[in-house]
Amino acid sequence: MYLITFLVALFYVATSVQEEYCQLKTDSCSQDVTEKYLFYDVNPPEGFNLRRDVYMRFAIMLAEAQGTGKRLNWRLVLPPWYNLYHWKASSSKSLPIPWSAFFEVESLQSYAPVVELYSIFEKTKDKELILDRVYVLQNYADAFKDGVFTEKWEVSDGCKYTGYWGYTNVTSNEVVCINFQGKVSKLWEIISLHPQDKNVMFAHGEIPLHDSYGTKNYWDCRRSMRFNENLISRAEKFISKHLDCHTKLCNNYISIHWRRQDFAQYRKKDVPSIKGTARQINKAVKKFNSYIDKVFIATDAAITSLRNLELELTQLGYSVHYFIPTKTEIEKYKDGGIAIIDQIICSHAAYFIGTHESTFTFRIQEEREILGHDSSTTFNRLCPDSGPCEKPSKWTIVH
Ligand code: GFB
Repeated sequence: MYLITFLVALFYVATSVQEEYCQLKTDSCSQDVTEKYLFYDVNPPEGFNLRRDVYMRFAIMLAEAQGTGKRLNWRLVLPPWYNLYHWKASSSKSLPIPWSAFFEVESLQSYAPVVELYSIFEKTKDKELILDRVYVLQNYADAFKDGVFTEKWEVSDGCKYTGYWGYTNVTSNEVVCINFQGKVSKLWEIISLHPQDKNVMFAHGEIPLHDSYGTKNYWDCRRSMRFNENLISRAEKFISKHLDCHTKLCNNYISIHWRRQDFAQYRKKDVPSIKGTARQINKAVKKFNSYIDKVFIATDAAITSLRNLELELTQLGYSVHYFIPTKTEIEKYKDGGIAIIDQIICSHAAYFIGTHESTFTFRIQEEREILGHDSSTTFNRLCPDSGPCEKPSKWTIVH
């Protein structure tokens, strides 16, 4: 009996030492060590385009660790898209949606070791997944204590987690609350608390910051986020048919991301009225290229507001276009896919004007940088009808 206990303990210590060693040092241990999975989730009210940024933080965290030969056995699990606050279509609500609906997963894998959640279920007993630990990240009450922002974390209390992306067959052995502030790679310190853990999750993945925002590594990751081919084809078909452009760098239409809804309601000092929007579009076209007479509008506005804007622009001599999906297309592409189609159409335009501080706009700007538009045609924003209008930050591509 004692001998068995001793052998089990010896095995445990040996595995643990080997795994620690592999995590810290070697580039060849990974073949000997079991695959480990890093899961994450994001605060439920956060939208699609912030979530895309959170993905990049984690993907870069893994890619950078592996670039130095460490933690080669870790995989990042792509959190399915489930019940997003802004997504209204029933096809977007019913079931968790895999990443392949919106992105080319092989392209994501060319940058970071990512896997879809459903592929993990295929490996588990009875398709049940029990995570070793969920760390629920929380902000510190005072991020700038004594006026300084320091990276730190500590185990705390008062949290719970019940999400699991809408799946009822996922649970965890322990939920741990962590007050956290700092860069995403600092999460490795928390993971190291339990070197035996194979399935580790972070809830509130939006709290850790980017390790390398705007660097070459950031852009390599961003470039790997290629959209699903069907969405690209649908967008290009629209551009060709309605906007009469047959390349990715069009010279004959201007595009606008006109964020309304909560922005029009709560951010009045940042967004224009309908008339003000039409005036600004007209002014921008006259300055950029007065031969342009086509305007494409991507928006979450109610159809009545959109029709009013269309009327204003038509009176100024423009032909106005927007992508209205059919019922079948809503079923097929879902809200996320429709949003991406809008973004692609905006990204091909000769000139783009976005909405201040909208992550939807930021993703279009990145897409345009990747396509190779001149930055002066990209980092433009709609201003309020009156009052100050801060210029948008320019995050230009790094190769
Ligand atoms: O993507 P997102 O986080 O951008 O959220 P923001 C906006 C959502 O609204 C998108 C829809 O995911 C779409 O579902 N949407 C917005 C659009 N604009 C368009 C558009 O032009 N076309 C289409 N098809 N859909 C954040 C919010 O929004 O702003 C937060 O996520 C919060 O909840 C914050 O409100 C202030 O960054 O613009």
